[in-house]
Amino acid sequence: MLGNFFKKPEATDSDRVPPGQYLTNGFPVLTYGDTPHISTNEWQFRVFGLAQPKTFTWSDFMSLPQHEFTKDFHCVTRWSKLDVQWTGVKVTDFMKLVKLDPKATHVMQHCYGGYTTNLPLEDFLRQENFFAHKLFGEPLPADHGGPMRLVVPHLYAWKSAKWINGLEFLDHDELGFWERNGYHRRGDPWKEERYGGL
Ligand SMILES: Nc1nc2c(c(=O)[nH]1)N[C@H]1C(S)=C(S)[C@@H](COP(=O)(O)O)O[C@H]1N2
Ligand SMILES: [Mo]
Repeated sequence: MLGNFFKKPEATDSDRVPPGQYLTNGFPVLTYGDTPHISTNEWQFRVFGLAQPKTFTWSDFMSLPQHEFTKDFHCVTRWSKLDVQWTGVKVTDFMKLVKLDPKATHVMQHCYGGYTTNLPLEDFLRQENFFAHKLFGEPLPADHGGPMRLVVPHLYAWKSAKWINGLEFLDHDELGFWERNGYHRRGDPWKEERYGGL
C-alpha cells in the first residue's frame, strides 16, 4: 500500500529511525489549514510573556551567526526523513538577545496562521535547536514554513513550528494546537510519545 514512497529503514539507518516510523525520500508537507505567504520584509518576530517584550526583524536574525544543520525529521503520522539540510540561527544564539524572567519555565511558539506548540525550556534551550530559513541551500519554501520556522530535532516534527512569529514565555505548561487535540504534550519519538499524554 505504501509503495516505493515509504520504505522500511535499511539496516545501516535503522538505529536512526525511531520505533514505528518509515523512511521517505520525498519531503511531505504537513500543514493544518492554509499556507501563509509572508515576505521577509513584513516578517516580524515578537518575544512576550515572561521576558522583556521585544520585536525582531528579518535583518536582526540575519545578523546573528548562520549555521548549516543536517538533521533527521520525524512526523508523528509515521514518516521520517533522514539528513534534512537546513540553514539558520541557533536558538541559543538568539536567546542571548532575550532577557528572560527567571520565573519562566516553558515557552509557547506562535505562528502566522495561528498555530501554536508548547515546550519546556529544557527542550527549547538546546544547542541543536535552530530557526531555519533555508532548506537544501534554497530559501525555505512557504509550504515548509518559509520564510522562517523553528526546528527541534529531538522531538516529533509538530514541535517544529512553521511561519513562526513569536515566543511566549510562561511559568507553567500550556497546550498548543495539536496538544489540545490529542497529541502528547512533549512528543519524544524514541519513547513514542504520540498521543494522549495529558
Ligand atoms: N505553523 C504550523 N507549523 C507546523 C504545522 C502546522 O500545521 N502549522 N504542522 C506540524 C507538523 S504536524 C509537522 S509533521 C511539520 C511538517 O513540516 P513540513 O510540512 O515542512 O514537512 O510541521 C509542523 N509545524
Ligand atoms: Mo506531523
